[in-house]
Amino acid sequence: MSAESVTTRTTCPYCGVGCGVLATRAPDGSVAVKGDPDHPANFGLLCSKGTALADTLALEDRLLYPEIAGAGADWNAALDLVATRFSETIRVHGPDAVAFYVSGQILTEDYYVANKLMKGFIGSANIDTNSRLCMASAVAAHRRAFGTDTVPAIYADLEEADLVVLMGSNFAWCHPVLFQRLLQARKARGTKIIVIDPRRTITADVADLHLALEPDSDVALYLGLLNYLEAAGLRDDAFTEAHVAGLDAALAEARGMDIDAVATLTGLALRDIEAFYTLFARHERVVSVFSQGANQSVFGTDKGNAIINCHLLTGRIGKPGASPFSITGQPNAMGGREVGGLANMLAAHMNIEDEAARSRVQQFWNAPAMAGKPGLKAVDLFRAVGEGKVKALWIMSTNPVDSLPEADLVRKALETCPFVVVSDATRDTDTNAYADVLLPALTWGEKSGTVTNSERRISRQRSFLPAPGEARADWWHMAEVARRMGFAGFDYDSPAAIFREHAALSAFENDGTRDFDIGAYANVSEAAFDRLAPFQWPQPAGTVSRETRFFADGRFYTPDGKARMIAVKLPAVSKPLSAKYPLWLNTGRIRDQWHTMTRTAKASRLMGHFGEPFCEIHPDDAAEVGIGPASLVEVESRHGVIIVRALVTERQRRGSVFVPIHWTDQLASKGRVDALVDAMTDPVSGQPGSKRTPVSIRPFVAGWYGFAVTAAKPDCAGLPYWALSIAEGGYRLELAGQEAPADWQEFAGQLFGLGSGEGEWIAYYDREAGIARLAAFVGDRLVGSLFTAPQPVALSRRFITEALPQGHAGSARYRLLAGQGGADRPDPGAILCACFQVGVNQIAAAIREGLGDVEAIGAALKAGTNCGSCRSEIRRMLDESRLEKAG
Ligand SMILES: Nc1nc2c(c(=O)[nH]1)N[C@H]1C(S)=C(S)[C@@H](COP(=O)(O)OP(=O)(O)OC[C@H]3O[C@@H](n4cnc5c(=O)[nH]c(N)nc54)[C@H](O)[C@@H]3O)O[C@H]1N2
Ligand SMILES: Nc1nc2c(c(=O)[nH]1)N[C@H]1C(S)=C(S)[C@@H](COP(=O)(O)OP(=O)(O)OC[C@H]3O[C@@H](n4cnc5c(=O)[nH]c(N)nc54)[C@H](O)[C@@H]3O)O[C@H]1N2
Ligand code: SF4
Ligand SMILES: [Mo]
Repeated sequence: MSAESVTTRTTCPYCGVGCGVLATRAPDGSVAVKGDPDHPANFGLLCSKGTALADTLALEDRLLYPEIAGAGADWNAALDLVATRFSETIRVHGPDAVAFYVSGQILTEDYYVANKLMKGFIGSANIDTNSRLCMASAVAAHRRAFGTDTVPAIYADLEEADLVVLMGSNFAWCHPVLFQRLLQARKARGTKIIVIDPRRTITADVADLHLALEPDSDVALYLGLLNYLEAAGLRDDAFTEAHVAGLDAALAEARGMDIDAVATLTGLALRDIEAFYTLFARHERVVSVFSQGANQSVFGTDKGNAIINCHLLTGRIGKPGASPFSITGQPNAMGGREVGGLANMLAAHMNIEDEAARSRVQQFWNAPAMAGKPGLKAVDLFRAVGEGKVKALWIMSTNPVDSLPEADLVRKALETCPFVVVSDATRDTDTNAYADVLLPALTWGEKSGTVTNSERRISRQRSFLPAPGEARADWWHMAEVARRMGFAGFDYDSPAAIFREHAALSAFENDGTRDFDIGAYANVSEAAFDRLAPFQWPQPAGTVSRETRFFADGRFYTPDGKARMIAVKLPAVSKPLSAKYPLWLNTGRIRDQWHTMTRTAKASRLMGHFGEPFCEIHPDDAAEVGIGPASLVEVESRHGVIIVRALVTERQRRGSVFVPIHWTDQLASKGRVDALVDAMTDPVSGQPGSKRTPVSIRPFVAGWYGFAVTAAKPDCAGLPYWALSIAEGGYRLELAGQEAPADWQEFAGQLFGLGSGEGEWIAYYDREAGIARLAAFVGDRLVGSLFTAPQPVALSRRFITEALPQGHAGSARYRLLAGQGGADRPDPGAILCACFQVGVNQIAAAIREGLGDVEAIGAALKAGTNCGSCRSEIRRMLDESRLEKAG
């Protein structure tokens, strides 16, 4: 270990903003993380997740050694087995009987090798990625409109725009640093912000206009906009005449979509629609950001094209501050698209349907068996696994048992699949349970290569930690198996070697005919790759790194060079609503968690904002079925049932409910929302409509509710409801059951992992009221404490949780059973500021004492002064208090 601290420049592994991170490793091995002031994505800013990265590096939950059938194995045995089973399956059943399912969280180099192996050497295109659930509709919309999957805009456009429309994007929580940049810019130039989202999100709170439309009615809204812009004479004649085809047909579909019609179809007020249209018309510099509210729909591709049409009509594309802008979710969703990781793409943005492109790539790879047609897209791929058509599957860096729709069918498919390989960094995931072979992967901090962010900027992820156990890079897993299958062309000795090949392919026979060209790096040396500064593509050979936008010049990558306006038709949006399933289920993200929580749930400070799975529901919908605040509810669709906490709020539209995607069987009894979601897909992109499934909701009637903290991981098996989160010094647990146990101490002892007779116990029972409070100590350490009641337990969870790492002696132990601190230790409430652990009650008290703005609260409590991710929520609390005073 080095005697001095070493700082490494790398990139955040979470969202597609792609922030630069400085990771400093101290001589004692500890790591500190801060934003890289020189990275052009974030200029030093980080959000709550990025700030907590150092807390996620512990190794105890990691998969560190290969396993075969659940038992430790050496690498040779594991790789030989994978190679043999894949080769054998291909020999007997043909290349389409095998498949890879990969992820926007592997590096470009990993992705490149996986794609090359499948499409050039195995000879099938059965490689798809979780980007199918994420970006496929945007990719399809881009290809229809531009001929290629090209993102025209860059981040600076958000700062140079006068109007930013956030369509189906919870920007404040999902792209927090870009959101901060936008708010900064707004201070300077008064940027108008419009949010289009059926929910009143934290993002919507800061908008000048929030359009809370009916779920999936966006196409109508945008057809109306197109019609309005044309009628207002805003067509850019010079641009459209020279550079756009399909205009008449597109306009014809929009004709008749006047504001009244739009109001009927979207449920929006006439004046709000009019306000949106006039703002859009008035501002030449408009950026339309679109994300999962657009993509994750059975009309997702049409939504994308409906937005792009409005920009093409007005010539507002690829210009400073004027462009459509599809932003990516995962850190390397873009890199995956660049190497062709989707089943219907080839490599380097070439089309798999294009014969000439196929033979070009074949020649470049010296490939023995090029795939001749697109492969199976994610949902169909797992169906094919379930039907026994795909007999050997390799999953890499994604958790499909939780994240694919109709997830219980996915689980069943894996159960029956003859051979499943999983490369992952975590030992216990819901998917790993079905693996025949587990391959330990390096993860953030250990792996090394490149990622591309939402603005086409390629940055290095650099390792600053040694490889733990026997974990190896994902590209190495793939290359080793390829070699063992007898294929030449996989003798890479470093990520740089792979990157060079990828860059060379992008330039091969390109000559400006393809958008993706990074030929400048085709001969990058190891040393130069080590130093590589973030750069935007394209950067052909002989050019230097610079800011790049696409299409302002009117040159598109279609055969005639013109963009296409697509004749998007008004879809028939089904009304839900059978009596059985009268509500729409909407799903998405929360501020401090990342997907299936394998990493963010390791940071206790990220668990304070929301500690258990929940369902947002409008008060009227809740009242109708007898759901009170904080009660437990069952949400049911025709595919299954989950149990989550009710969060009754007017932010939710009537008629729909929202459940976050994050909880898995590792952290809750029944919180996997994708077990409910329909696997209906967009016909063009194959992306599932994850945001609109008919459901019903009812109270989960529990006989008792509990809250517990434990020093050791509790065993929750058999409990009807539990949700676990990590805390400093142990775990915290919400639980509920039907019949109260006869002996609470025995029950609690099992939960805490104590044998009978072990521990010193204190207890308080009010049998009449059905209340039990117990705590057990070994020496002066608290090993567990349990609080139960016939209603949801209302105690200071923070106070109880903070008792875990402290010493406890004598009568002070009894204070714990009171469940809250005395006047000297008020309950801080749910944590809003993850960086400084400041709770809502503290902020509310500061507001009551007269602090009137976010800055003053920051000065007093530090809340919001580090990453800033909670500033919008603080602002909302201030606004609400003003409203109360006014009202
Ligand atoms: N904190 C956090 N940040 C993340 C992630 C994470 O897990 N956690 N994941 C990353 C990834 S991979 C992705 S893809 C992005 C996703 O980023 P976003 O797309 O911003 O996030 P979501 O919460 O999935 O959905 C966005 C919004 O779409 C709305 N919506 C639902 N239906 C409709 C509709 O019919 N029309 C419209 N207009 N809106 C609708 C939802 O109410 C929701 O607020 O986030 C990235 N950033
Ligand atoms: N209902 C509904 N479903 C959704 C969505 C939604 O909005 N609604 N969103 C969809 C979207 S946009 C996305 S992106 C997906 C995300 O869903 P997933 O991709 O399934 O979720 P993650 O938790 O990111 O899974 C990443 C896995 O990779 C592992 N891992 C981490 N680093 C590495 C590494 O370097 N190498 C390897 N081999 N493994 C690693 C982690 O331990 C984890 O198991 O969910 C989709 N599903
Ligand atoms: S916004 Fe947050 S999660 Fe996204 S890259 Fe930046 S620090 Fe990471
Ligand atoms: Mo995503």
